[in-house]
Amino acid sequence: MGRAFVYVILGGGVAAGYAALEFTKRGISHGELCIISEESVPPYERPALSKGFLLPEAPARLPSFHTCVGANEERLTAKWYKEHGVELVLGTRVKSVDVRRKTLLTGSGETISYKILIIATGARALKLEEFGVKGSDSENVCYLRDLADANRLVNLMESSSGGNAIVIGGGYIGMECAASLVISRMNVTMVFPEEHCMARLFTPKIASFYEEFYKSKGVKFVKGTILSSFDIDSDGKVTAVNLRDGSSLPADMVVVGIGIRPNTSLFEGQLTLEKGGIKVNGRMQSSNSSVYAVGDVATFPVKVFGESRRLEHVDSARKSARHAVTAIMEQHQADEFDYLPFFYSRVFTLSWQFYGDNVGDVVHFGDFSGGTFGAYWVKKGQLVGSFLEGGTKEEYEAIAKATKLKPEVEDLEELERQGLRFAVTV
Ligand code: FAD
Ligand code: NAD
Ligand code: ISD
Repeated sequence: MGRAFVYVILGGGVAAGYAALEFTKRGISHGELCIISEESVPPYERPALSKGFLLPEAPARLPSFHTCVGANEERLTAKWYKEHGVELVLGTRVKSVDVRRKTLLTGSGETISYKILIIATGARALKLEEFGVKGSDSENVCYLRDLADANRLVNLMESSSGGNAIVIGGGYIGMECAASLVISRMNVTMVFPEEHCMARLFTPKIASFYEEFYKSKGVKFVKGTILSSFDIDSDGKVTAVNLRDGSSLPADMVVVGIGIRPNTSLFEGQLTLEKGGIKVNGRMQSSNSSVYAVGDVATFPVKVFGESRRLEHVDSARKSARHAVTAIMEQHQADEFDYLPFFYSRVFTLSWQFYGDNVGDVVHFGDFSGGTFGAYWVKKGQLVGSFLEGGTKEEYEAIAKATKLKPEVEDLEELERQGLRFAVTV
């Protein structure tokens, strides 16, 4: 016989930390809640790993960025969990789940049972091998998903100081790591298949601003091609990255950020999946009424879009986790989750925020030579998305509010003329 809990959170990342705080705010008894995590530390703010953690001066280190400091809330250390009677089962991988019997089997052979399960397993980094390239296990190749990866990246940066760092992928990880690597005086080249960076979100005009900024800091770009193989020496170290266009780049270290896959495998065949994630309703409840899913792994109805989406961002993880707990604790009262997608990044002295959806016609505004600038997306005559670089707190709040309201836009040229004033006065 193993242990039994009322509530079990499977996964110990961002969503788990915010769910735990919400449970205790709403008043659970000691011994009712358990978090099971493969990671060896309590939940932390994962965004810090590609930002403060990689900086050469005064880098962020745990315990400073445990959840929930990213939302200016309490910092939940191991002591906090103990004092609140929340059982932390760390360094423990769950191998299988039986949602009919309401049990989980851990890697150490323990069976843990629950009344309510919250799935917060997040996602894993895609590996080069999944694209037919070998060499991920080379000692100077790294990915970035968890603390162990971040420590490895820092060690590699130190051991190849001033050398050539090749960054594979032009998405979030690629952009944030390239910035940290060049700040740490590495010679950085980014390689990605698209015509411009952050292709899932940025327009060519927005991307061009960031690429020029990165170039001014010394980052080189090789676009429109992908890695085909590594040259690996007799010590198992990558010495060069060979590209499909026939060129080759000398390498002292390689950072790979080529996307993620949500961790759904424990539930395939047991719960309904949609768009790569676990399908949930507006209460974050899956096709089994005792099982909820939150964060990167959940595909939930996004009211403002009128369709279900799976989001891969921290704000969504925090808020979906809180919403699930509210729905669990207030069975008959909780509203449907009404979430406005929010993404952001901070690199060098730059900082941008995006709200909503990047579909439809795009209107750019502002000063693209280094001042405050942005873009609106307009679909079927309504504002559906807003991007802003270099805004003030009030300006970011204004674009968020305007996007949520989805105001009508009749004249795109007038919208362009008004620029930020449109959001501020809406
Ligand atoms: P995670 O935080 O990934 O947590 C999942 C947890 O589940 C992990 O602890 C994992 O070990 C555990 N787990 C999985 N399977 C099992 C199992 N079988 N048994 C036990 N435990 C298991 N988003 C932003 O909006 N802004 C940012 O600036 C930003 N920066 C980021 C920087 C980095 C380096 C990364 C990797 C992501 C970043 N993100 C950012 C995305 C954001 O961190 C994620 O959206 C968020 O962490 C998702 O939270 P989650 O709890 O769903 O998953
Ligand atoms: P991503 O989806 O942002 O970018 C993946 C990139 O991989 C693409 O832009 C493309 O350039 C590249 N790519 C795809 N296939 C490739 C191939 N075969 N060879 C070479 N390149 C290829 O994913 P990511 O950058 O790996 O980020 C991982 C996760 O971390 C995402 O969920 C992201 O949201 C999250 N994250 C978010 C932030 C943020 O919100 N500020 C910061 C860091 C990480
Ligand atoms: O949202 C975030 C973010 O971007 C971080 O770096 O949370 C973390 C914390 O602010 C780190 O302390």
